[in-house]
Amino acid sequence: MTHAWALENEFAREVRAGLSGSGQKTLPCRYLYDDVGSALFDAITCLDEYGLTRADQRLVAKHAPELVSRLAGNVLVAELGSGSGGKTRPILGQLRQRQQVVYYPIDVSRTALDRCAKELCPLGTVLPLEGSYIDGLREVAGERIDGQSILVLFLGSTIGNFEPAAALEFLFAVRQCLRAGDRLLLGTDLVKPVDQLLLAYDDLAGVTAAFNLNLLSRINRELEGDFDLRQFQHVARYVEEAQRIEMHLRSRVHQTVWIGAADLCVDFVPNETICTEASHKFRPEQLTGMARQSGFRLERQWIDCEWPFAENLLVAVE
Ligand code: AVI
Repeated sequence: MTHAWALENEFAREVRAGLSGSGQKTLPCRYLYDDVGSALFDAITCLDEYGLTRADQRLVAKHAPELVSRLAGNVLVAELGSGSGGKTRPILGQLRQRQQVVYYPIDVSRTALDRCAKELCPLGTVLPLEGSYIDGLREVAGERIDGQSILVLFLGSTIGNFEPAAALEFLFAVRQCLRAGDRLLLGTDLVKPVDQLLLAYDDLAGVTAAFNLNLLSRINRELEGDFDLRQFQHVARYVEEAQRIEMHLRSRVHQTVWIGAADLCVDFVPNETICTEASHKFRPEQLTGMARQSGFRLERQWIDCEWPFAENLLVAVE
């Protein structure tokens, strides 16, 4: 029998749901990002093997002038999952040459928002919103005055961490917060050779492995778990049909793990895995359909020449 107090904790509830039953065990990828996980993710973005973040930064820096020239009138900028806002600087810098900048970073992490406000406040008014992306965006839309348009930034290919149907639902929810003519700049990592992807998600220094294994440490810390991390191994797998790379934690042995706060005992057979993240990769031409299905039109697409990655400018249609 499950204790009522265990179910009050959303993390415990989701761990229980993901690790119970006889099918593929899963854990939601958003729990990878506690303080330790976020620091490890920052380290991943600096790795030679992981070119995604540098490609995103290069494209934004290179095409900010053209991007901003496509936006008419006075623009409010909202960023979903801003982190510390580093990639956004060239856009705000460009916009600042023609108007007073108002920038709304939206993030679940207060620490990231504080850092973002500190770093970007010389460029304009920074109004951080802590909470879910769609709630934050709705709030931004409520602040606009006549004649203003909204530019939403969703960079870093975070859209790839959604299941395809959920990605479309999310883009549609973004569209519902907007008016025709508003724009969304969407970063998407592209399909690339499998060897390159496997290295990007299983780097030689083991940083991605530490990032993945930290999820088990987090369960131990926060949910009274007794995972023995030495008995699990980080694995990256590319699933061709789904165009996605998956991160798994593979049990090295037969073992039983107890998670107190979820009131859960989990058995693992040797080689059984927990899937902790799926990162979908896109073909450039897919973006046209994704935009159309969610109430946008793909206006412009820029592709990096060093690391296959696309920055997609979507315009909200009637
Ligand atoms: C945040 N997200 C876009 C990253 C990705 O590439 O899917 C998360 C990540 N997982 C392992 N390395 C990076």
